[in-house]
Amino acid sequence: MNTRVFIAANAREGLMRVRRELGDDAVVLSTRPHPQGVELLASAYGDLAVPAIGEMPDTSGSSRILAELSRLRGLLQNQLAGFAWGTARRRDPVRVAVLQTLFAAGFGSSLARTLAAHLPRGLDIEAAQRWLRQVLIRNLPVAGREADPMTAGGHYALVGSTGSGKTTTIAKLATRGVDAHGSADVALVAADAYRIGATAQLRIYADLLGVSLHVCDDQAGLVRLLPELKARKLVLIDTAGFAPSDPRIRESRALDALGVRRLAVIAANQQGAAIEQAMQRFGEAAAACILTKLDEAPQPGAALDSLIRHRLPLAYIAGGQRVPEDLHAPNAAYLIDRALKGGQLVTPYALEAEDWPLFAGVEADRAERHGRMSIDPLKRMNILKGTGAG
Ligand SMILES: Nc1nc2c(ncn2[C@@H]2O[C@H](COP(=O)(O)OP(=O)(O)O)[C@@H](O)[C@H]2O)c(=O)[nH]1
Ligand SMILES: [Mg+2]
Repeated sequence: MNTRVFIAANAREGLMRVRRELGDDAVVLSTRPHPQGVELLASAYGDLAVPAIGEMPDTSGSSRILAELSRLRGLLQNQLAGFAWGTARRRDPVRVAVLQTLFAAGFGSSLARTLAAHLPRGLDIEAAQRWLRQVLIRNLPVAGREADPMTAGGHYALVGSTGSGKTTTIAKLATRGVDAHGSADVALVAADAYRIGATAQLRIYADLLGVSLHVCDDQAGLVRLLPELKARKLVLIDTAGFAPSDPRIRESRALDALGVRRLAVIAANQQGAAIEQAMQRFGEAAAACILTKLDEAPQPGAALDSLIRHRLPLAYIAGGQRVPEDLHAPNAAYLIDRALKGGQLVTPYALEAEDWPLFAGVEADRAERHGRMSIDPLKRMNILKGTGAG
């Protein structure tokens, strides 16, 4: 294969020379910094090994050129992001360290970038890490003890994905409710008509606690039942679990009209994308959130990131299957420390030093594709507290 090395003052000039000398559809195989600017390794398109004609997609004429151009653009963008990453690390190592800490702990890039952008100047790495911890703690929306929904009483429905821990959590919450109000003033409602055995599970807990259990097959049943339970100080409704994309989710929104407040039950041991979906679908306009399965979440950073961005108050955390022991009031410092510690775990998914420039390239590409509007939800919502930047 006929490859050639080009040295130019910058990538744009290099690319122009490549095109001029090897043709419009030349392919840049690699780029790297050079004392005189940038070094590009390029090859004419025809010199590349290509699949046999039969396997080739239809890339004749202009579509082939377009595809090649977009490939070139991608390659160059990744390389430039790599340079930018190297430069940023040399120029602003503290800010880069803050970003790395957040990414390693599973926080998402939009929050990480916002926080890094607010980092006060002149801090050393240790001071920056202390600042980061404090800002995360201050911005984690933890509901105060005085706002404990079980002590306050009311009608609550637990909503969330299948298996997120709704029924188990109801049993834990009901125990608190009984402690606060007595068993005669607490009622459980099984409104999970979709799953065989769902009621049986709740009945066992109701019997153990000595509280009444009411079963509803549908929304109409719930509408009839709730006025009957008006005198109870605390009513806990167990709903059917849906996938966040399931249209039946609307049924749970109809609860609002009945004066029922929703508590979104979200398992912290899921991928960030699943947590984000659940937070959007179940958390929207919910009274509060309950994070479950923290005992099975080695990196709870993604769940905390989602709470911070959605400003959904965290009412309880669950860290195990035991009823009622494994339910606690949340403590922001404990949760943030756990998340940051999760970033130190050595796993095959952790980025190694040489992966960072590549990661930066992927991020740059993503930012490009999602528009240059610089998604900064925190700034837009003006909710980032205590960063020293207002
Ligand atoms: N490890 C762990 N398991 C939990 C937790 N909460 C619930 N579970 C388990 O998760 C499974 C599903 O719980 P369930 O309450 O039936 O979920 P639902 O479908 O949302 O009602 C059960 O095996 C529970 O024991 C928790 O905080 N930690
Ligand atoms: Mg259930």
